[in-house]
Amino acid sequence: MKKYYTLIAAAAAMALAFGSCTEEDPVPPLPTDFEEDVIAGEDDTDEPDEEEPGGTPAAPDEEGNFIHDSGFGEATLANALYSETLVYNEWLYYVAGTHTGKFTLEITDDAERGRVGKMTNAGTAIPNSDPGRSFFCQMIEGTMDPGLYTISFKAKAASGPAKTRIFIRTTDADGKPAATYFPFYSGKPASDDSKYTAYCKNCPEATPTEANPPLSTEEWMEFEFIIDLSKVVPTGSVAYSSAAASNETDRTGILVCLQNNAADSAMLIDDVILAKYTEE
Ligand SMILES: [Ca+2]
Repeated sequence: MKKYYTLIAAAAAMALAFGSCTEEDPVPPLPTDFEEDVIAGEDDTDEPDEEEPGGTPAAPDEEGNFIHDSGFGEATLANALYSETLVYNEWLYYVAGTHTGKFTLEITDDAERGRVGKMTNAGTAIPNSDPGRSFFCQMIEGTMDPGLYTISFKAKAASGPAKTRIFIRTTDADGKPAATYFPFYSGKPASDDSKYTAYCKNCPEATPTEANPPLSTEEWMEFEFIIDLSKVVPTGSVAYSSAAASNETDRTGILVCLQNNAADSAMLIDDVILAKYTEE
């Protein structure tokens, strides 16, 4: 289901209504000498406070999942992230200009799981420091409550050393991707003051071990993490304790992203779930 962003139009309409309202007041013309000063003063005091776009809570499905079309059954990838209109609650794609021809995002069929997302990375390693290049994503309509959430998904390698990176970005008051990310709560160092790569998770981690094996081409693996929507961090290594509190704008229209950041590999993803964390 496509939902188009109408807040800008609404704000413009409000501004027009406000302007005509003051113009209708029967104020006699001012002497030219004073006009500029008085009007400047009026502008300062009468400027309506900018309202945050929140207010409507994001709505999860009956199982508490905030991701729509979690299993890619309805996905068409008809829209890119930076389309003319902002599209919520459906799978979108984004490929940076420099990645054209090197990164392919598509929907494909898997014998076991039916329709799934496929991310082919034909030779571009994407650094942790700048993940915002090529990815599948979904903007969640409405405002998320602050607090801990579980994000999980299934993944399988199609070829090469595929690796999933996941991150959730904030968006600004216009619904466009902003500079900050929500930090992961799971995987943070024992000390809240130690720095870590707070904003993204690589699955599996850089050095595969028996407990942390590489993605398999034979079977689907499931990953689950806890992410904190009450805090935001800038790109880069940061301590959990130094993250700033998220505000309502940060938590409105959040952008959930999945990426294959391993060069010369392809991978499949399915069943992406974002739900409030409940302690077991
Ligand atoms: Ca599926």
